[in-house]
Amino acid sequence: PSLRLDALTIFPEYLDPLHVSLVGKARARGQLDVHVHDLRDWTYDRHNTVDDTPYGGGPGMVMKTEPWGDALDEVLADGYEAGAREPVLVVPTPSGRPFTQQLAVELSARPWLIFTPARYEGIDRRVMEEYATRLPVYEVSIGDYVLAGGEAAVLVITEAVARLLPGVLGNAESHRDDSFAPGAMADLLEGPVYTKPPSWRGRGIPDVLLSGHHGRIARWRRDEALARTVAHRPDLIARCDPAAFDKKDRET
Ligand code: 6GU
Repeated sequence: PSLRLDALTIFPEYLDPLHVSLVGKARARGQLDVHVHDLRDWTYDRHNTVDDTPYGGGPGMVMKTEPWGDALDEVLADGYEAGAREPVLVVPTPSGRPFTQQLAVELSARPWLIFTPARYEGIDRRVMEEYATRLPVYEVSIGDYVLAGGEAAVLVITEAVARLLPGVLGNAESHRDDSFAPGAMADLLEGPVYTKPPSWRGRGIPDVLLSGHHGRIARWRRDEALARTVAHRPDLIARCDPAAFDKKDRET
């Protein structure tokens, strides 16, 4: 497969969606090799303890070093044994760097991703320090809000990465106009789309889309994308290069 994925969690069933839809199909086709592990398999006390109180005091609990360390050592050994190479540790955390399309592209080029979604107040810092000496560690946040755990972020990141794998979407062109895809439409949100029937409840299709005039259609789509970006993401407008638009307009 082009990508091996390991995820270590105390809620393996939370990651069941990795068996369905696009990601599930990529697995069935052998493009993706997913291994979900129960972190509690690496606890050795009667209560399968994975957390403890924070040094220095404060609310909540912190995930303990030993289960993560033992689990990661075994997952790394198993993966290498199976021929996987160049692992990257992806640690979902609200204090990570923002997950972006650019980071999705970067991760989709790697052969092996190991996710460590945490519950509670996060993982003892020494775990990330230790593994950063052995492999790249990406601490990643999926947005400015707080989830109860990193599992949902693993699903988000995996879906964004898996659809970029060669052959998974079926059509390489499908990525081209993605919002946030690099290129002429970079940093603009996608505009509206339409399909048959041509009239629905009295609502028609914008005439330009039926004109067959590719230049005008491209210009119209660009203007719609701009309007949508102004409305929903004015922060992105500042990053646009108007010269790129002018150049594209002259070409069409
Ligand atoms: Cl990756 N984890 C948690 N727990 N909360 C988040 C997040 C991740 N990204 C945004 N909020």
